[in-house]
Amino acid sequence: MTFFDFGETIDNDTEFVFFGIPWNYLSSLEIVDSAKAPQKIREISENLGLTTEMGIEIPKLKVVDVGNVAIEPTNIENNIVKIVKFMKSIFSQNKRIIPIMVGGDHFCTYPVVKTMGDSFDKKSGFGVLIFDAHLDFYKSYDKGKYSHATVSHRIFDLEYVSNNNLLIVGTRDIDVPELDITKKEQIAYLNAYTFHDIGFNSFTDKILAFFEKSNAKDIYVSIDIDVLDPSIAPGTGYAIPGGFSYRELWQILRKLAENINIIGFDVVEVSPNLDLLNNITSNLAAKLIIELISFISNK
Ligand SMILES: [Mn+2]
Repeated sequence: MTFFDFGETIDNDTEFVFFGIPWNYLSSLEIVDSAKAPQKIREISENLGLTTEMGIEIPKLKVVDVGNVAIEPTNIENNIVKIVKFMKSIFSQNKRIIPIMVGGDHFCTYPVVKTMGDSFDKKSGFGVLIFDAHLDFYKSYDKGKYSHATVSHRIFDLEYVSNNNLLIVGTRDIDVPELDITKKEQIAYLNAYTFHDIGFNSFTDKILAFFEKSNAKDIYVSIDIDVLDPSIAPGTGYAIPGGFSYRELWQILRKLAENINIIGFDVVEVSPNLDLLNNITSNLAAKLIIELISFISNK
């Protein structure tokens, strides 16, 4: 079973490669099983209609699903190496590929961003945009420096990432140690309530202006599903009120894809065991992914 029944072989025409990282060892919550999300999201896609909201025929999109990275749950360093290797083998087949990663917990984003940034020629043009209810900016948490709650900090630690080209959007559950670090390092973030204070256009313009100022033209986008309101995305570990609606995030992503070059993206922290029986959260994730693919593809 593949995502939307797409093929499995990368060729010269392939634009997007979908792959899963079935790994939630670095979540700080015992109750989540986001490792099962890649397979669940593939299953869910079988039941969705084959056009996007804007009328794009999904089978005509140039997407390939290459399966999951083989993960050894507790071997962190080894998994990082495996994920990097997995992505390098994708790029060795076609270097223009836009990777789409489905986690797993949010830590899965770190090796993906690292691979993207390391392989990127003009590192000055690289940027990272994270949608998340959280800053994930602890220095160390739970199992140590590698955690889903430290992932933004680890990304910030990469030599080519700074407070100039890293932006976190949708925050509304920030802990004091994180606030202290982000103040000291002048990390840029936009709280979720700002969207309602200033409205869609100004909010999206703020995101675009941030990357314009830093001259970052090629942006990696990470979507923690908890950036959405838990009333529509209950299947995740931290159900924090006050998140975006599906339509709000859809609108934001559509406008971003029109104005910046999205070089890869991920959806993480979907936890099928905490979802409703109708799989609303996995469904939402499948929709978001295919809609964002079509926005990028349609430029
Ligand atoms: Mn989060």
